[in-house]
Amino acid sequence: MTSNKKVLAFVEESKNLCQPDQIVWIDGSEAQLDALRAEAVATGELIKLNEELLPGCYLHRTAVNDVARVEDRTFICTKDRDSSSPINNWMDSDEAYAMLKELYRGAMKGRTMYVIPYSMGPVGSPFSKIGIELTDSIYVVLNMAIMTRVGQNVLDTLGDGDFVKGLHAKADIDESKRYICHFPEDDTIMSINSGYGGNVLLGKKCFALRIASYLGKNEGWMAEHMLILGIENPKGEIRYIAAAFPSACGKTNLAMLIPPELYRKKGYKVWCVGDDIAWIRVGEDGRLWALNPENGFFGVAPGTSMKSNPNALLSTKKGTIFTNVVHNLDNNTVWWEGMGEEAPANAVDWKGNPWHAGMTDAEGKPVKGAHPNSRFTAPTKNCPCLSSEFEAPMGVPLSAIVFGGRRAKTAPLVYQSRDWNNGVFVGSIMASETTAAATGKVGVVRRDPMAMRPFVGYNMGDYFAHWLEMGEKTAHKPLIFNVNWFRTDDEGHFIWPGFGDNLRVLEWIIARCEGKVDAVETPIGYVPEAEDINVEGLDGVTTETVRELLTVDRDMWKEEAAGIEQFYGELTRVPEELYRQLETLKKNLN
Ligand code: GTP
Ligand code: SPV
Ligand code: MN
Repeated sequence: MTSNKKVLAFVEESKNLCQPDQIVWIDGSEAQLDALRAEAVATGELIKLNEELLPGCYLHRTAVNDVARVEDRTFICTKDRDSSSPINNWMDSDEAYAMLKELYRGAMKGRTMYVIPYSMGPVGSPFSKIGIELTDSIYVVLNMAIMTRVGQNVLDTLGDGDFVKGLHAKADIDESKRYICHFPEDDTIMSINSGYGGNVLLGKKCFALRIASYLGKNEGWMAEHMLILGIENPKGEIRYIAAAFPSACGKTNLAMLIPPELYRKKGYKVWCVGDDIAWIRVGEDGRLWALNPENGFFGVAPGTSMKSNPNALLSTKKGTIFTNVVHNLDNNTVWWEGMGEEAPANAVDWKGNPWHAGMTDAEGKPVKGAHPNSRFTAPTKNCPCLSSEFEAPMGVPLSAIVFGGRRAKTAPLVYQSRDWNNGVFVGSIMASETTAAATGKVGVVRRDPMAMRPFVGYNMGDYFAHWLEMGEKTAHKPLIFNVNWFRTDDEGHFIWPGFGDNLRVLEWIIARCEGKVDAVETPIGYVPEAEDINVEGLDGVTTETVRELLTVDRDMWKEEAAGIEQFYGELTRVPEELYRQLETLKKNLN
């Protein structure tokens, strides 16, 4: 399929190490993928779902110990400790290779090794990059075929060029030997003993964020954990926004939002360019341009309903792989908590056990049918609001960059940074309550700069410096904002309705970008006049509610400033400019 010597050598070396029974090159043809689906169904790796209701859809269950990204077992491996941050796991690259070699030795005995040539970004775009993933999992092949562009045309485009190497082996799915290792200095990713999405679909977080952020630092562009959406106003003008929220904090939801009825009637439309990752470069026109390198959505299933995110739900109606959701045996379809449909009477839960709504465990706690981090892998082309610019080789020009997280208190509904450098500061101090997307405790507030804490492929301080440099290089900078959809009242209920109504906040953001609306200065930046957030048609949310959501509590922010200082202290190489920003914040609070 290729005469690229580096590809052939990589396959040969990996074969000798992993000792698979056979090697199959993925050419991207439907015939080949169909044969693999049939094989996976025959072995039980996939369950074929109702062809009439969910054509071309399958269900997969991962091992119970293997349901989310494992941040504590994810490593950046380089020669020098300081090329990563103290908050990220690091290993000496020679030691990592030596350790991994032993784990991979013979790991594919009795199995097939699949060679997946894939492109991140449209095949042939000057901004796209190519990877080769070797894996012994059909599930990985079929997911990569949705999430990326896969096949012979990728190898043809690669020619004799360079690529990112990825070697994935399921091995025994042994947690204690699970490693997700990145060698940015060698364009190499090695993942072993997992079969879950973000650990094994190596084009996604491993390549498109960890390796790509390192490449971006060296080549003068950025790889970010951001959705990209276009907002079309009644005049037909489209403005693009990129937004970084931590895992399971609303990127897919915002990227595909349905405007509230009032806005739809006026002619507003929202177009989805991407829901998770943005590669951002300075265009010839001096603006920042953002490209979604993926070709599918790996979205959180629970909570996805015709009410919360119809475009996401509709995207899953064909050609989709569901992972760790409930199997509805009555009609051979799927179900999850928050789907907006009654739970099936006759069902199997994500662990493969018989399940019905209302079941409780030994301690009397309700047993969830779908894992909280259960996912769908759906082709972007299914999305009813997919942007016409989705395949544009240069991506789309950004008017605004938005940061956000889950904060029950402290962060207001929205605020605007004073300028680019202050915006970088705002991104660097992001904090959010942890979610089920990664293993570990849920609901703990932790600093997650630019939503990149688990995904930056080099030193976090250098990453901040790179953001500052990108601002210097960009003549027409997007404005930078921060949002928080998750403020709660005293009973712990979300105050802001969120979802489609977030457009009301985006409308203010666009108006700021166009210089059409004033703002109020606070110690942390500019917030809207409460009257400037449109609450027409909202139930129980008034301008008074908005005023409350926009408050900046000085005492809480003083605590926040102390938290930021502590966090910066945990990092190395934090730019002086950000310490100056912190000093300004402290001064403003006094
Ligand atoms: P990853 O795929 O892990 O990167 O997640 P994501 O950032 O794409 O998050 P997603 O859109 O899947 O949302 C995760 C959860 O956040 C969903 O279950 C929603 O219930 C919830 N959520 C999303 N948007 C909102 C919102 O505006 N308000 C509230 N209260 N919850 C939201
Ligand atoms: C995330 O956790 O941010 C995801 C899912 O988008 S995963 O691919 O598992 O990283
Ligand atoms: Mn994500």
